[in-house]
Amino acid sequence: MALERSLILVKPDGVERRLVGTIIGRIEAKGLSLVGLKMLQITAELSRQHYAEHVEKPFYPELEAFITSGPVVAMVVEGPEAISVMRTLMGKTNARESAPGTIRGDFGASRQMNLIHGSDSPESAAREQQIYFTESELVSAPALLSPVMWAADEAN
Ligand code: D4T
Repeated sequence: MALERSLILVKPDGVERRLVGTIIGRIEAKGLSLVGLKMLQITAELSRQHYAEHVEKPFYPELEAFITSGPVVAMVVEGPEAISVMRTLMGKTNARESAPGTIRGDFGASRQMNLIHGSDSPESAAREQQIYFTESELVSAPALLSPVMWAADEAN
């Protein structure tokens, strides 16, 4: 098991609905650490970079219109297996199908306006972190609480 970093966005619907604090609260309550945090407006160019794998898909124009429609909050969160832990915490892409208890399942009812983005693999996490953050904008969180949160071999 590995200590990982995942790139998370609270999407424009989450910001507009004043759910930023609630969503960050869930991430922190799970035990993940914030190591980077900023608010920004995604441009069309940034959207094409972020959603490079979707640019040619029929739903892309609407997706771009949505993701550029208002500010987002970008974060890098760290913890043991943070990438898959975040995907589980977020719930399925289509919020109507997301389980209760997940962020999308509790607060959303849309596939597009699904509140939150989280990296889906270590490769995506590395690529996406570089899109939103420089190395100097990410902190190294002190490991003070780690001994009471997980065993040493869970976060090598
Ligand atoms: P993101 O990347 O936003 O965390 O979403 P997922 O990783 O969970 O899902 P995805 O890459 O399949 O889709 C990216 C983004 O596009 C929206 N979307 C997706 C949409 O508007 N219409 C669609 O038909 C699909 C498949 C939702 C998330």
